[in-house]
Amino acid sequence: MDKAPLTRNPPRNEKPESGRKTKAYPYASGGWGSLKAVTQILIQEKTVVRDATILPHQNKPDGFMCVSCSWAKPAHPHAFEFCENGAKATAWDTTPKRVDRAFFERHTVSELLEWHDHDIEDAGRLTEPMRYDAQTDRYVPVAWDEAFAAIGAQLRSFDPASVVFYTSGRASLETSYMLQLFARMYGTNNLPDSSNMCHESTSVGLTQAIGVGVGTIGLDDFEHTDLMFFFGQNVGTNSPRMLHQLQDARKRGVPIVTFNPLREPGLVSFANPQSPRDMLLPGDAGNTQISTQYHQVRPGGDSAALAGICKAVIAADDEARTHGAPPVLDVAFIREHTVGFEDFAAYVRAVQWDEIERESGLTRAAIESAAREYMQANAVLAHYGMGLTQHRLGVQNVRMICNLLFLRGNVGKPGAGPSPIRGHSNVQGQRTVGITEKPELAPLDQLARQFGFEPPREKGFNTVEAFEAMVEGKVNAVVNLGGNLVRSVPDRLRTEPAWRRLPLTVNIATKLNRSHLAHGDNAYLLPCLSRIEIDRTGGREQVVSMEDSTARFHGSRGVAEPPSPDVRSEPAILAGLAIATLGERSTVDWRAWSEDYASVRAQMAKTWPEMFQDLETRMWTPGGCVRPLPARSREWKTKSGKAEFLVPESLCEDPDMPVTEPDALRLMTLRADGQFNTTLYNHDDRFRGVRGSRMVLLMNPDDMAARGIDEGDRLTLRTVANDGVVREVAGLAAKPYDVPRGCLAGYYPECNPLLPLWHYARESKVPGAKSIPVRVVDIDRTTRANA
Ligand SMILES: Nc1nc2c(c(=O)[nH]1)N[C@H]1C(S)=C(S)[C@@H](COP(=O)(O)OP(=O)(O)OC[C@H]3O[C@@H](n4cnc5c(=O)[nH]c(N)nc54)[C@H](O)[C@@H]3O)O[C@H]1N2
Ligand SMILES: Nc1nc2c(c(=O)[nH]1)N[C@H]1C(S)=C(S)[C@@H](COP(=O)(O)OP(=O)(O)OC[C@H]3O[C@@H](n4cnc5c(=O)[nH]c(N)nc54)[C@H](O)[C@@H]3O)O[C@H]1N2
Ligand SMILES: [Mo]
Repeated sequence: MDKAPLTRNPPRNEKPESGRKTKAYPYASGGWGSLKAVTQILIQEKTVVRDATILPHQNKPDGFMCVSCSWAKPAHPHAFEFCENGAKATAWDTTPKRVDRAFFERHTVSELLEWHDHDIEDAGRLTEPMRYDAQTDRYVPVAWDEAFAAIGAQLRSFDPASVVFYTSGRASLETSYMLQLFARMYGTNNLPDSSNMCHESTSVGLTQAIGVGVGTIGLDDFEHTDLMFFFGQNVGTNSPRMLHQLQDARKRGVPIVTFNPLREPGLVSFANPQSPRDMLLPGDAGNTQISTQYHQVRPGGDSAALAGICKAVIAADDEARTHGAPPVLDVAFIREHTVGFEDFAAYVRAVQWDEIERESGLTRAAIESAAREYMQANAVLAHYGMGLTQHRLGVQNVRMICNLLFLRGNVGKPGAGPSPIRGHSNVQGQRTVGITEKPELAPLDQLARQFGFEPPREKGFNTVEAFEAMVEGKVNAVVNLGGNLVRSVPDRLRTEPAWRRLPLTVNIATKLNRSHLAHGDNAYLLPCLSRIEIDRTGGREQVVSMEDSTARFHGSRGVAEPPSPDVRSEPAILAGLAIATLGERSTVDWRAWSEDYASVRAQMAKTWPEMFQDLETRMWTPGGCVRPLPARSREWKTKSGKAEFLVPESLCEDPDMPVTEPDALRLMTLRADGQFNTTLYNHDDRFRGVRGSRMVLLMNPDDMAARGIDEGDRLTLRTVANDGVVREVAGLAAKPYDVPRGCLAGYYPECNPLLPLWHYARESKVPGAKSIPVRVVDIDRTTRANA
C-alpha cells in the first residue's frame, strides 16, 4: 500500500498552548523546582516504587552509568548522584508501559505516524522483534532468528558501500567495538555517529591543535582552577551534575565568564537540591551565583569574541614589554611547546576592533573586561558545548579556544585546559573504540592482523554525507543502533522522504520513535535492553564499560529487571546480525563474544594495549580510570609535534547573509529541560518559562516590535538560501526573550526542516544548527495563544 504522507508541520496533535501566560522561571536552577520535576516524571512514568530502589545505584562505582549525559562521575559520589534529567532518563526507561504485539494490533503504522513524537515514545518499551507487514500496514512479530536471517540475506545482496551503520552515542564500548568490526568485516567504513552532529568540530579542532580529539581536564582540575570560561553550553539543562563542581568552585571565589547569546537561568544561579542548607535558606539566600560576567555574544560570534580577548592580551603584553614589566604571555610555554605564534599575534594585532565588535555583537569594553580576568588567572578552564561547535565556523571556534589557552600556557597543567562537554553518555568512548568513518583514525592494520581480514580503506560516510547519499538514492540500507535520525538530522522535508525510500531499515532500539514508523520497504524493529537493566546474556550477569566526558572509563552494572524476556542485549543483537550476514567470512566467534563481554574487552585490549590494559579491573576504580592523554603531560601528537596556533580564516559566520537579506535573523535551535535530544519527556522548558508547547520562538522584543509581532502571534519562518528549495516551519508562537537583536531561538528537533543539509561546519560537517539564516514570512495574529 502507499505510504502515509509526511505529518503536517506542526503535527495535528501538537499540544496547544496551555493558555497560561509564559513567565520567566524565577528560581535558580536545581532547587525545589528540580525536586518537583523529578517527582513528576516518576509519577508520569508510574515508576515511583521501582525507582526508589534503582536511583541510588545511578553513577555509583558498583552501579549503572546514567543513560543521560556524559558528565564525569566522582570517586566520592553524593548519596544520590543523579540530577533531575538523569532521574527522568531512568524513569523513562524503567516505565511499566509496553509497546507489545497487542499495541501494534491496535494501531497501523500510518495511524502512528500522526502521533506526536512525545506520545510515540511515551507508549512504552518495545518487547519483542517486529517486522513491517505492508499488507496490513502493521508491525507484526517475527522470531529473532528469522529476522536475523532475512536481514543478513538482504545485506549480503547489497554493495557494502551502500549500507550505513549509524550509532547514537549511548552504546557501550563493547557494543561499539563489535559494531565497527561487523561493519568493516562486511566491507564498509560507513560508520557515522551522533558525534557527527555534535562534537565532531572538537574531534577535528583539538586533534589539529593539541594532538588529541578530546578534552584534557578531570574533576580534580576544578579544585585547582582560578577562572572558568563557559562558551555555548547550557549546564543547568544539559549537564546538571556539573553544577556541583561549579558551585564548589564559586564558593572558593573562582570567577566564571560566560559567553552565550541567551541569558540562561542555569548559568546565572544554582541551588543544590541535595544540600539541606541551600534548600532551607529563605528566598535566594541559598542560591549560588554562577556567572560573574555574562556576555550575550551574537550567535556565531565566538571566533570574533575570542579574537578580541586575544587581541587585548597581546596588546597588554606588548605594552608590558615597552615598559620593561614582566610579560603577560607564558613566553616559555609558547617557545617550547607551540608553533605559529608569530603569525597569530600578527593577525590579532592587525584585526580591527570594529570588525570584532560587529561580528561578536559585543563592545570592546566588555571583551576587555573578560581579557582582564584571563590575565589575572594562573589556571584557566574553558568549557564549551554546541553553541561553539554547531556553526559553519565550528572547528575554527574550537581552535580559537586553544589559541587563547596557549597564550598563557593553560593546557597540560593543573586547573587548566579545554573542556568540551560531551553529550551522549558514551559518545566519546565510541570514537575511542573505532566508530569512525575516517579510515586513518581506525587501527585498520591492527584489526587486519588481529582478525585475519582485509578492512576497507576508503573513507566512509559521516552523518551528513550518509543523508546526502540517501537523498541521491545511493543508500540501500541503514542499520540504526539507537537514534532517531529522521528527527535529528537537518532538512527534514528532504531527508525524511529519502529515508522512507530505503530498501531496508533495521532499528535496534529501546523505544518506538518516528524513524521506525517512517520506515524503508523492509523494516525491522529489534528491541534491546537499556544499560539500567540486568543483562543475563549467556546465563551470567554481564557488565559493560563507557568513557565519560573527562576521558575516564567506568564499568556499569544493570540493576532493574528487563522489560520482557524477549528483549536482547545490544551485543547479542549485533552478534546475531553479524553471524547471519558474514557467515563463513568471519573469523570471529560472535556468539562466544556475546555470551562473555569480558572477551570483547580482551580484544579491545589487544587492539589498543595502552588504553585498555587491565580494563577488567580498572573499570571499577571509583571515579573511573584515566585514559592515556598525551596533551595532559604536554606531549603533542600533532603534525608539527607541538601545540599549534591557528590564524582564523574569517570572523564572519555567514558571509553571504547580511548583505543579501537585511531582514534576515539568525536562528539557534536549542534543547529544553523536558527533552533528551529527540526524546520528549514533556512539552515544557521550565527554566526558560515555556510551558505546554515546544512550537515557540524566543525573540528579542525590539525585533518583534519592528515587525509588528505580539507575544503569542504564530509565525512562519523560511530559510534564507539560494538553492531553490523552500524550507518553512509554521505555527511558531513568538515569545519575547532576552536574546540579542537579529537572532532568535527555537527548539530542536521541531525547527530541523529549516536547516539545510549543506549548512555545516567546514572540515567537521557538523550541521550549523546554531546559525540558520531565516526570515519571518507570515504572522498569524488570529491565534494569539497567550493573549
Ligand atoms: N536534559 C538534556 N540533557 C542533554 C541533552 C538533552 O537534549 N537534554 N542532550 C545531550 C547532548 S547529545 C548534548 S550534545 C549536550 C548539549 O548540550 P549544550 O551544548 O548545552 O547544547 P544546546 O542545548 O544545544 O545549547 C547550547 C547553548 O549554546 C548557546 N548558544 C547558541 N548559539 C551560540 C553561539 O553562537 N555562541 C555561544 N557562545 N553560545 C551559543 C545556547 O543559548 C545554549 O545555551 O547535552 C546533552 N545533555
Ligand atoms: N537542529 C538541531 N539538530 C540537532 C542538534 C541540535 O542542537 N539542533 N543536536 C544534534 C546532536 S548534539 C545529537 S547528539 C543528535 C542526536 O541524534 P540521535 O542520535 O539520532 O537521537 P537521540 O534522540 O539521541 O535518540 C533517541 C532514540 O534512541 C533510542 N534509544 C534510547 N536508549 C537506547 C539504548 O540504550 N539503546 C538503543 N539501541 N537505543 C536507544 C530510542 O529509541 C530513542 O528514540 O541530534 C543532533 N541534531
Ligand atoms: Mo550531542
